[in-house]
Amino acid sequence: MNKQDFLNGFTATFNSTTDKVYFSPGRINLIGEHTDYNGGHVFPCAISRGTYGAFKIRDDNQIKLYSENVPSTGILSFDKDDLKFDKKYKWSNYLRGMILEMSKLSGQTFTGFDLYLSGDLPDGAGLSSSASIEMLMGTILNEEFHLNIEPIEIVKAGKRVENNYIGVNTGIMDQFAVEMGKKNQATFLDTNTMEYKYAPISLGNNIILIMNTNKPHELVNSKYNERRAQCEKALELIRKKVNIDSLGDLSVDEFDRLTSLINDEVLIKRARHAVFENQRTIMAKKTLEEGNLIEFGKLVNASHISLQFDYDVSAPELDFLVNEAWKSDKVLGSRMIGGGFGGCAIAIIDKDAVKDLEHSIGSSYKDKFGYAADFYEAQIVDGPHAI
Ligand code: GAF
Repeated sequence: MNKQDFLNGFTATFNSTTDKVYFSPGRINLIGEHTDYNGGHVFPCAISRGTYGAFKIRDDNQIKLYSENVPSTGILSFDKDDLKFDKKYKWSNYLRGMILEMSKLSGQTFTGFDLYLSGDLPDGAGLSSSASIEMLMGTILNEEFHLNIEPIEIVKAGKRVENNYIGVNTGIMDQFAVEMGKKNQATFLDTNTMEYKYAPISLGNNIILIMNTNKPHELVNSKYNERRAQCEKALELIRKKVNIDSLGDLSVDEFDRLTSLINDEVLIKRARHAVFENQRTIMAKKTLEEGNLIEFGKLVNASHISLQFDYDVSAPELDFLVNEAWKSDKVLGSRMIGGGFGGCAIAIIDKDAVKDLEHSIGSSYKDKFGYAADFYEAQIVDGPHAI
C-alpha cells in the first residue's frame, strides 16, 4: 500500500488533509478450529493482508465513512450518537458497533470524524476481515482519543460487537489473533483462562501458503450457530454426570469414556471434534517449538479430516484444494481454516515448490469448479498500529 496515494484518496473524498494512517491485519489459524467457544486452545497469527484506515477528527458531530472496497456506498454520514444497526450498509456495522462499545468502555462519546478505508482481505474468505476492521476502529479510537484502554478490552469489545450487534455467536479467536498479533509468531491462546504465549513460526525452508477457494459463503452464520448449539447440548448432557466447565476440559481418553452420556451420533461427532482438536492444538504448539515439523504437519492434516467428517464444516472446494496439496511431497500439512463452508485453506510448503503447486492445483481447481482459486503467501505481522 502506498501511503501517499491512500492519503490522496482521503483528501479527494473529504476535501481535507490528514497524515494519520493505521493498519490492522487479518488472521490465519495454524490449528485449533471451532475450539474457541468450547473452552479450548487456538493457535492463530496475524497476516500482512488487512485493513487500512486514514483518520481525522472533525469539529462537528458527523461521522463520515468511505470505503474504497464499496465505492457504490459513497460517503456514509451519520450523527455520532446515531449508532443503531444499519440494514442497508451492512459493512458499516462493524464500525458502528465498535464506536458504541469503545464509547461504553471509556465512558465518553466521541466527536465526529472522517475515516477512509481500504482492505486487501478477500471478503468472507475466513481471513477475518470483520475482526480486522473492528480492531482497526478500536485501535484508532483508543489512540486518537487517548482512551488508554487495554488491548484485551478492545478484543472483548470486538467479540461483543459480533455476538450482540452483528448477531453471530463467534468465539474470541479472531479479534485476539488480530489485536495481539506479533511478527513471525503464532499466538497460543487458552480460551478458557485467556492465558496466552507466543511461539516462533520456525518452518525452515517452508512457507504458509493461503489457498482461497473463492467460494461464496451462504448460510454460514446459521450453520456456525448450529455447530455451537450442538456442542453446548453435548456439554449439557455430559455435565449431568461429570463436573466440567467446557469440552476443552476433557482429554481424548476421558471423552471416549463419556460418549455414552451423549447418546446421539451427530452430537458425539461435534463434541469429539472439539475435544480432539483442542488436544491436537496443544500437541501442535509443542511440536512446532521442538522443530518437529513432520509431526506438526500431521496434526494439521488431522485437523482437516476432523473438520470435514466430524464437524462437517468443510466444502468440496476446500477438500479439493487440501487433498491436492496432500499429494505433494513438498507439503508438510494442509487444512481448511476459519469457520468453514468455503473460504480459505492453508498449506505449509517448501518455498521452492510454491510456484509449481500453485500452477498444478490452480489449473485442476479451475477445470473442476469452473472458476479460479487464489494463492497468497502468508507474512506474519504485528497487530494494529499506525503506519
Ligand atoms: C470464526 C469465528 F469467528 C471464530 O471465533 C472461530 O470460532 C472460527 O470461526 C472457527 O475456529 O472465524
